[in-house]
Amino acid sequence: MSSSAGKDKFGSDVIVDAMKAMGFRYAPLNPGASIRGLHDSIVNYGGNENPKLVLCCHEEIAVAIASGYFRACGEPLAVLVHDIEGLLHSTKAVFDAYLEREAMVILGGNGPTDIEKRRPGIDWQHTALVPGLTVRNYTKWDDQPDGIVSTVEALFRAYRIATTDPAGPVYLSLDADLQEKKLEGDFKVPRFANYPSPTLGEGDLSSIEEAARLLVNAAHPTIIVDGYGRDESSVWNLVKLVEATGAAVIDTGQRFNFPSDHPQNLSGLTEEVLGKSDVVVALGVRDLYHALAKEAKGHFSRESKYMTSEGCKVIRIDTESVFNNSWVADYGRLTPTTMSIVASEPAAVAKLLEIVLRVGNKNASAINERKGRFAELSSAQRKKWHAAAEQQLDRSPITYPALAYTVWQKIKQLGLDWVLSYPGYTRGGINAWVRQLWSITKFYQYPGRGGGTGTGIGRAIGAALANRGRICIDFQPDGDLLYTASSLWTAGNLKLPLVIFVLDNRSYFNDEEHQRAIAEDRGRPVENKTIGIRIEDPNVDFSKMAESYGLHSAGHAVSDTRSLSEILGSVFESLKKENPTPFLIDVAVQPK
Ligand SMILES: Cc1ncc(C[n+]2csc(CCOP(=O)(O)OP(=O)(O)O)c2C)c(N)n1
Ligand SMILES: [Mg+2]
Repeated sequence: MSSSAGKDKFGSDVIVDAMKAMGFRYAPLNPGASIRGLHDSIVNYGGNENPKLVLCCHEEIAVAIASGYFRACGEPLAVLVHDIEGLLHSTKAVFDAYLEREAMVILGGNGPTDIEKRRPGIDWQHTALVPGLTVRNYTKWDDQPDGIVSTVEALFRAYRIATTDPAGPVYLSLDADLQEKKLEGDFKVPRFANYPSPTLGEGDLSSIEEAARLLVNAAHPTIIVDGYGRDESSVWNLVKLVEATGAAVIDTGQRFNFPSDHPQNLSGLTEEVLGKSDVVVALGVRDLYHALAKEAKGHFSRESKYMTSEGCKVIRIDTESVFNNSWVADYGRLTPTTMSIVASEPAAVAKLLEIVLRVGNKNASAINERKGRFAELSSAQRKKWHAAAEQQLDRSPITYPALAYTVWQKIKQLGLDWVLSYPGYTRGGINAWVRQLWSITKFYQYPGRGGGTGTGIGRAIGAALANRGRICIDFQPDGDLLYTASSLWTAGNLKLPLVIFVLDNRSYFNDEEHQRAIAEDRGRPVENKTIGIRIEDPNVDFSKMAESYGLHSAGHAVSDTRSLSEILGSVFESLKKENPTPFLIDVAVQPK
């Protein structure tokens, strides 16, 4: 679409100039009068390209799309929200983006602050004093600029802050009158390249050298990766470091940190590995206690204990230590460490690798022995997982291992170029099984898990948007989808090659487990655990739901792996067409 702006220029046209300068490709939104000036400028001045509007039926979805997009390609999107309602709707997803360290610039309307410019009634309800307060506790920054110079500067600053590690969402409140005002003369947006985001280095050299020394001399070194992976090269540098030091790797699955089938990936054996470790390097681990400790008496107990031994040396490398927020305690318990290095983790890994390769290794035979042992362990473990999945192929409803296995077989058979655009969020559920059974070896294949309830489908759409041309797969918990089911319309409208496997256990099952644990603990009837939790009577017909939003579906719930396997070929084939219609498969799954 080309510009149809006429000769006059308005405040929001300049905002679009700035957005183009910063390179925002999409702007997910739900429309509203407080952003009508900017909306017009994106469409009629900017030609609806860079950014292109992406219509969403709820602001929580718009923000979740920006989350998924950032994870997939490391670029932020601009999200447009109407003040005040739209901003309020967005909050849960903004909180998730904050927790997951995902950059985005959220633009909300406000005002006009000049009362003479307000329409009677409604504009007054769209005017808040510092609307950014709504999200201040879980954004990195917010501002309410006055005047066009301040607005452009605020936009540039917003981009820099959002994208600097630890990344996160920022919020800008844009006065409606400023957006709509005709410019007196022209205003040229400064060169954005003159305001590069700050770079974070490899950490102070003496600390990195000491960390390399500890790693090289360790008898049982382990590297834990959480929010580490940024791009392909960060992952392959880590692979080289791991191979050079003979370290075991524990990957939390938060991002694509490490190939899932690498012989030194011992993620399924966390407790055993950590128990033996004498040196642990934690890369990009936000909550170190969570990574090193476990619940003492089963997953639901409130007591916890370290999995590491007392003498284990722990080196943390991240930017989390300088990122402080007293509103949400996502940093976890203060955990003893031998060293705490503030650095860009990929840069630190590149430096560690350089030092390790230069110093060489006196313990080559010990390293080779370890690597051989790890290779045997991981191969045996992966074989066990495959065998366990194969044994469950006949079960109906379908189990998570069997589902992951069946989809993986078909992907391999068809040689698809695929992306796991959303792999569920639970550690022990489908997410664990895809990493245990699939060979995830390319950065783009795995934007990461997490995000909490309601944002899964939006994240899947965002990741698919960043991966046009690839088959995108969403393992979509049913309860999660029901929070934001209208996301399906956006997926259809965008014509994404996305297949959504609804994990239909007709339950907010995670909470059944909590109610079971409480009932058991209190000696109360365990069978009551489903009350207030099962999504039954009536059952949701996800196929009909998908079709009503314009998506294709299997027409009914699929409850056995043979039927699933039979339809997958044509589903994937249909997604290879240009501008495909996304496909939803309602999979009747065992609760867990
Ligand atoms: C907005 C919100 N409300 C409630 C919860 C509590 N909660 C955590 S997991 C969960 C169950 C999610 O159900 P589903 O997505 O179907 O996954 P399942 O546990 O069945 O695999 C709930 C309700 C939450 N995390 N977020
Ligand atoms: Mg469920």
